[in-house]
Amino acid sequence: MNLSLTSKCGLTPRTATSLPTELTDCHTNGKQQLKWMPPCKSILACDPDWTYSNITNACYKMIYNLNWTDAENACVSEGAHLASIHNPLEDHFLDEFTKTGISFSSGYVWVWVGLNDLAGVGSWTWTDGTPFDYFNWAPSEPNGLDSARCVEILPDQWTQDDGYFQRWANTYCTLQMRAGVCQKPARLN
Ligand SMILES: [Ca+2]
Repeated sequence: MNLSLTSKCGLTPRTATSLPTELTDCHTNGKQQLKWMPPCKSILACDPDWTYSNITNACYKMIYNLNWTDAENACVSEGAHLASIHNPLEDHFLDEFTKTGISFSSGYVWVWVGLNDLAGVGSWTWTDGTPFDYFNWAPSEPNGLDSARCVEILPDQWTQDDGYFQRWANTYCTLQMRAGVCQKPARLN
Protein backbone atom coordinates (compact mmCIF):
# COMPACT_ATOMS: atom_id res chain seq x y z
CA MET A 1 0.00 0.00 0.00
CA ASN A 2 1.56 3.27 -1.10
CA LEU A 3 1.09 6.12 1.34
CA SER A 4 3.43 8.54 -0.38
CA LEU A 5 0.56 10.40 -1.99
CA THR A 6 -1.58 10.84 1.11
CA SER A 7 -0.43 14.41 1.43
CA LYS A 8 -1.90 15.03 -2.02
CA CYS A 9 -5.48 14.22 -1.17
CA GLY A 10 -4.85 10.63 -0.27
CA LEU A 11 -4.92 9.03 -3.68
CA THR A 12 -3.13 5.79 -4.26
CA PRO A 13 -1.66 5.07 -7.68
CA ARG A 14 -4.21 3.52 -9.97
CA THR A 15 -4.06 0.29 -11.84
CA ALA A 16 -6.37 -1.07 -14.50
CA THR A 17 -8.20 -3.10 -11.90
CA SER A 18 -8.67 -0.64 -9.08
CA LEU A 19 -10.37 2.67 -8.70
CA PRO A 20 -8.54 5.51 -7.01
CA THR A 21 -9.18 5.43 -3.33
CA GLU A 22 -8.57 8.00 -0.69
CA LEU A 23 -6.79 6.85 2.40
CA THR A 24 -7.40 8.37 5.75
CA ASP A 25 -4.66 7.73 8.25
CA CYS A 26 -6.37 7.18 11.58
CA HIS A 27 -4.53 6.53 14.80
CA THR A 28 -6.51 4.61 17.34
CA ASN A 29 -4.97 3.56 20.64
CA GLY A 30 -1.57 4.08 19.15
CA LYS A 31 -2.24 1.74 16.25
CA GLN A 32 -2.46 2.98 12.72
CA GLN A 33 -5.65 2.16 10.91
CA LEU A 34 -6.36 2.87 7.30
CA LYS A 35 -9.87 3.83 6.30
CA TRP A 36 -10.93 3.60 2.69
CA MET A 37 -12.76 6.68 1.49
CA PRO A 38 -14.46 7.73 -1.75
CA PRO A 39 -12.04 8.95 -4.41
CA CYS A 40 -10.93 12.54 -4.31
CA LYS A 41 -11.85 13.62 -7.80
CA SER A 42 -10.51 17.13 -7.55
CA ILE A 43 -7.01 16.11 -8.53
CA LEU A 44 -7.95 13.58 -11.22
CA ALA A 45 -7.62 14.84 -14.74
CA CYS A 46 -7.63 13.70 -18.35
CA ASP A 47 -5.38 14.73 -21.20
CA PRO A 48 -6.78 17.20 -23.76
CA ASP A 49 -9.35 15.59 -26.09
CA TRP A 50 -10.16 12.94 -23.49
CA THR A 51 -13.37 12.86 -21.44
CA TYR A 52 -13.44 12.06 -17.74
CA SER A 53 -16.08 9.72 -16.32
CA ASN A 54 -16.83 9.85 -12.62
CA ILE A 55 -18.36 6.38 -12.95
CA THR A 56 -15.03 4.73 -13.64
CA ASN A 57 -12.62 7.57 -12.82
CA ALA A 58 -11.14 6.93 -16.23
CA CYS A 59 -10.65 8.94 -19.43
CA TYR A 60 -12.30 8.13 -22.77
CA LYS A 61 -11.73 9.09 -26.38
CA MET A 62 -13.43 8.11 -29.61
CA ILE A 63 -11.46 6.91 -32.63
CA TYR A 64 -12.94 6.37 -36.07
CA ASN A 65 -13.00 4.14 -39.14
CA LEU A 66 -10.65 1.41 -38.01
CA ASN A 67 -10.74 -2.36 -37.81
CA TRP A 68 -10.50 -3.83 -34.33
CA THR A 69 -6.74 -4.47 -34.34
CA ASP A 70 -5.91 -1.02 -35.65
CA ALA A 71 -8.33 0.48 -33.13
CA GLU A 72 -6.64 -1.28 -30.22
CA ASN A 73 -3.22 -0.25 -31.53
CA ALA A 74 -4.39 3.35 -31.85
CA CYS A 75 -5.48 3.30 -28.22
CA VAL A 76 -2.20 1.73 -27.08
CA SER A 77 -0.25 4.44 -28.89
CA GLU A 78 -1.92 6.91 -26.54
CA GLY A 79 -1.31 4.91 -23.38
CA ALA A 80 -4.79 3.39 -23.41
CA HIS A 81 -6.70 0.32 -24.54
CA LEU A 82 -10.07 -0.18 -26.13
CA ALA A 83 -12.59 0.33 -23.34
CA SER A 84 -13.65 -2.39 -20.94
CA ILE A 85 -17.09 -2.65 -19.33
CA HIS A 86 -17.78 -4.15 -15.92
CA ASN A 87 -21.28 -3.15 -14.89
CA PRO A 88 -24.49 -1.63 -16.29
CA LEU A 89 -23.49 1.90 -15.26
CA GLU A 90 -20.29 1.75 -17.29
CA ASP A 91 -22.21 0.14 -20.13
CA HIS A 92 -24.76 2.94 -20.16
CA PHE A 93 -22.06 5.60 -19.96
CA LEU A 94 -20.34 4.19 -23.05
CA ASP A 95 -23.63 4.01 -24.96
CA GLU A 96 -24.22 7.68 -24.21
CA PHE A 97 -20.61 8.65 -24.93
CA THR A 98 -20.37 6.87 -28.28
CA LYS A 99 -23.86 7.24 -29.78
CA THR A 100 -24.57 9.28 -32.88
CA GLY A 101 -28.15 9.94 -31.78
CA ILE A 102 -29.34 8.91 -35.22
CA SER A 103 -31.66 5.92 -35.34
CA PHE A 104 -31.93 3.48 -38.21
CA SER A 105 -28.69 4.58 -39.89
CA SER A 106 -27.00 2.20 -42.27
CA GLY A 107 -23.54 0.75 -42.41
CA TYR A 108 -21.30 -0.37 -39.60
CA VAL A 109 -22.73 1.80 -36.87
CA TRP A 110 -21.24 -0.31 -34.10
CA VAL A 111 -18.40 0.72 -31.80
CA TRP A 112 -15.38 -1.42 -30.92
CA VAL A 113 -14.59 -2.19 -27.31
CA GLY A 114 -11.68 -4.23 -25.98
CA LEU A 115 -13.40 -7.60 -25.58
CA ASN A 116 -12.11 -10.42 -27.77
CA ASP A 117 -11.48 -14.16 -27.75
CA LEU A 118 -8.44 -14.12 -30.02
CA ALA A 119 -6.52 -16.23 -27.51
CA GLY A 120 -9.11 -19.01 -27.55
CA VAL A 121 -12.63 -19.48 -28.88
CA GLY A 122 -15.15 -18.44 -26.23
CA SER A 123 -12.44 -17.28 -23.82
CA TRP A 124 -13.46 -13.63 -23.62
CA THR A 125 -10.73 -11.24 -22.59
CA TRP A 126 -10.45 -7.46 -22.22
CA THR A 127 -7.35 -5.91 -23.76
CA ASP A 128 -6.75 -3.80 -20.63
CA GLY A 129 -6.33 -6.94 -18.55
CA THR A 130 -9.40 -6.42 -16.39
CA PRO A 131 -11.58 -9.47 -15.63
CA PHE A 132 -14.48 -10.57 -17.80
CA ASP A 133 -17.03 -10.14 -15.03
CA TYR A 134 -20.01 -8.64 -16.86
CA PHE A 135 -21.61 -9.02 -20.28
CA ASN A 136 -24.56 -7.64 -22.16
CA TRP A 137 -24.85 -9.80 -25.27
CA ALA A 138 -27.71 -9.13 -27.65
CA PRO A 139 -30.09 -12.06 -28.17
CA SER A 140 -28.40 -14.86 -30.15
CA GLU A 141 -24.97 -13.29 -29.52
CA PRO A 142 -22.22 -14.28 -29.40
CA ASN A 143 -22.50 -16.40 -32.54
CA GLY A 144 -20.21 -17.55 -35.34
CA LEU A 145 -17.65 -18.20 -32.64
CA ASP A 146 -14.96 -19.62 -34.88
CA SER A 147 -14.58 -16.47 -36.93
CA ALA A 148 -16.21 -13.58 -35.04
CA ARG A 149 -13.58 -12.89 -32.43
CA CYS A 150 -13.99 -9.18 -31.56
CA VAL A 151 -16.78 -7.37 -29.73
CA GLU A 152 -18.74 -4.26 -30.57
CA ILE A 153 -21.47 -2.32 -28.79
CA LEU A 154 -24.43 -0.72 -30.52
CA PRO A 155 -25.26 2.64 -28.92
CA ASP A 156 -27.75 3.58 -31.64
CA GLN A 157 -30.86 1.77 -32.78
CA TRP A 158 -30.14 0.52 -36.28
CA THR A 159 -33.24 -1.54 -36.96
CA GLN A 160 -36.53 -1.70 -35.17
CA ASP A 161 -37.02 -3.99 -32.19
CA ASP A 162 -34.21 -6.38 -33.07
CA GLY A 163 -32.91 -6.54 -29.52
CA TYR A 164 -29.50 -5.16 -30.41
CA PHE A 165 -29.97 -1.60 -29.18
CA GLN A 166 -27.43 -0.82 -26.43
CA ARG A 167 -26.22 -4.40 -26.33
CA TRP A 168 -23.14 -6.31 -27.50
CA ALA A 169 -22.26 -8.56 -30.40
CA ASN A 170 -19.19 -10.40 -31.62
CA THR A 171 -18.08 -9.89 -35.20
CA TYR A 172 -15.14 -10.06 -37.58
CA CYS A 173 -12.11 -8.19 -36.28
CA THR A 174 -11.20 -7.08 -39.80
CA LEU A 175 -14.34 -4.99 -40.28
CA GLN A 176 -13.77 -1.27 -40.42
CA MET A 177 -16.18 0.06 -37.83
CA ARG A 178 -17.64 3.53 -37.51
CA ALA A 179 -15.82 4.06 -34.23
CA GLY A 180 -13.96 2.60 -31.33
CA VAL A 181 -13.62 3.92 -27.82
CA CYS A 182 -10.32 4.10 -25.93
CA GLN A 183 -10.02 4.16 -22.16
CA LYS A 184 -7.15 4.96 -19.82
CA PRO A 185 -6.90 5.81 -16.13
CA ALA A 186 -7.23 9.42 -15.13
CA ARG A 187 -3.97 10.93 -14.01
CA LEU A 188 -3.16 12.79 -10.86
CA ASN A 189 -3.27 16.48 -11.62
CA1 LIG B 1 -22.18 -11.96 -33.79
